[in-house]
Amino acid sequence: MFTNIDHMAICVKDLNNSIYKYETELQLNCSYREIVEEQGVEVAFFETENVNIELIQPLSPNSPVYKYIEKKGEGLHHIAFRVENIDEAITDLKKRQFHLLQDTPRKGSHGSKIFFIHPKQFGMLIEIVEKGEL
Ligand code: CMX
Repeated sequence: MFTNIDHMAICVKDLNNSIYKYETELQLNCSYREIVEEQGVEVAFFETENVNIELIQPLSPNSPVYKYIEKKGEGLHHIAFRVENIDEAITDLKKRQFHLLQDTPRKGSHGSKIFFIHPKQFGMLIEIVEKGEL
């Protein structure tokens, strides 16, 4: 079902500052930025040959990412697996008693559709993504 790792996401306090560090120190190129209102975050993407890296900055204390950074600090926030059909993935994982945080897809970046598996199930937050048009 999970055809690929779509991206690995790292939460940061200051997106501009982190983009600068990733570009100058890791020599990665920031190819895309977007505010994802529904998640209360701004994201920036860096493409590598196989897995993209997403930096996420919370836009307000209401964002779940804000709470996470307060508790654990900056660092790996989630891994996102890509699926071909998100509705089928939700139906299948629900049938298999997965602890899903949503039972309908939400809007992600790049016009994608997303939902999450609770971090307690695998010891980390997992996002499931159906690629969008952008
Ligand atoms: N990775 C690992 N563990 C995590 C986690 C993460 N990203 N986020 C939360 N947790 C853990 C917490 O540390 C906590 O564990 P303990 O009870 O052992 O302390 C537990 O999960 C519960 O977390 P909480 O701090 O009490 O917070 P909430 O229950 O209010 O919220 C969660 C947790 C996962 C439901 C919420 O963060 C959420 O809905 N996340 C999904 C949405 C999201 O993160 N969106 C941002 C990214 C969007 C994007 O990339 O587009």
